[in-house]
Amino acid sequence: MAQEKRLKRPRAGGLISPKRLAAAIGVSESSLKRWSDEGLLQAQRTVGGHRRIEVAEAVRFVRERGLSLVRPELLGLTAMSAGSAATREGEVTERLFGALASDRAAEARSLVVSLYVEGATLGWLFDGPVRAALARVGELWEHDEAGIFLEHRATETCLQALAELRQLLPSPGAGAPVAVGGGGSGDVYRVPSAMAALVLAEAGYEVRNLGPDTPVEAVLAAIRHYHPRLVWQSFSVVPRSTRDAAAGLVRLAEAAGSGSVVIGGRGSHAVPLPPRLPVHRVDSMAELSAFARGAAVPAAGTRQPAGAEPAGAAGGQA
Ligand code: B12
Repeated sequence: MAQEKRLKRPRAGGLISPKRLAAAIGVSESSLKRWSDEGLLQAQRTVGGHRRIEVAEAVRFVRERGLSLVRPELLGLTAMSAGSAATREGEVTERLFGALASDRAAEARSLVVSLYVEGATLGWLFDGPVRAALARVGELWEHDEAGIFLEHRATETCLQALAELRQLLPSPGAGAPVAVGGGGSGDVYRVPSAMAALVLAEAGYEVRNLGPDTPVEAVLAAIRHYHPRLVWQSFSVVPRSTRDAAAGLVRLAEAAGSGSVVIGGRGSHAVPLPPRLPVHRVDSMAELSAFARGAAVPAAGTRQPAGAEPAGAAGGQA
């Protein structure tokens, strides 16, 4: 125990020993080595023949087997127990909102990371507690003249939490499909595209988030550079000209060739979908995740049923 405490925190995305992972989840080192021998947990070997496990692989293992992290700091995580009672969406939202509104950034980040490590899907986290807690922060704006300041601060904290989550996702494999995207021109909102990037990274894509307020020309340049399989556009506000926005989607879809363009966000319903082009409107991060994993894709202009079963192949081609 005392010896473990002297160990340096691993870099997020770094490698850890079986001994450290065993201590983090409260099992014996021999159990852990057995799981590794049985192929349940991927480990690599050092030059000296010692096993080392990627933090992202450790997180996958903990999530899939429903284990608890008794000492998350050994994995370099600041996770705290989300608690079984808090698995209900309302309570999680309440806790997250409290932390965001009261400048308890570390607590907010820890809560989001804990929920993910303990098995929550990114779709549930983002469409549920994170979206709802931010919406409640937005309601303060009506009552509190400092609301805009609070919104900026809460946005920053959420982006930090998302960056921590990013470190826990496995790296895309060689030859992974690429996804590029960002907020539409004039759209200042940063969190939705950061969420989309994470959801797509979790689905196995190599992701390039161009950020908010990205002109169509910039997305076109990215398409020419990366030849992405998926291009996303987030419209949190109704674009000043929905005709221009629709014309932009046509250009993106034509440039993307066999790739798909996916739009979403609170303002996206005002943007007409170009007919006969692979441009799809998707309403939530959970649906984006299903789409990206190859779920049945709705015909342009129709709604995809929530919870559609992924067909298996990565990509989201119609
Ligand atoms: C943070 C925030 C800001 C920050 C943004 C900081 C930043 N750079 O990101 C700042 C302070 C800049 C800001 C400014 C303003 N804001 Co503001 N803001 C918010 C707040 C609190 C959170 C927004 C957010 O990030 N939500 C989190 C995202 C993830 O949730 P979401 O947008 O619902 O997205 C979900 C889905 O739509 C979908 N989705 C979204 N994008 C995509 C993309 C794809 C591809 C897919 C598949 C899905 C998808 O998935 C998401 C998760 O479920 C909202 C409150 C709210 N209800 O959202 C107000 C809110 C949006 N703002 C509002 C207002 C009025 C403003 C201002 C006009 C205020 C002012 N007078 O200046 C300005 C306008 C700015 C502008 N130029 O457009 C109002 C809008 C009211 C309305 N009906 O339009 C809201 C609702 C607050 C309120 N209750 O009044 N804001």
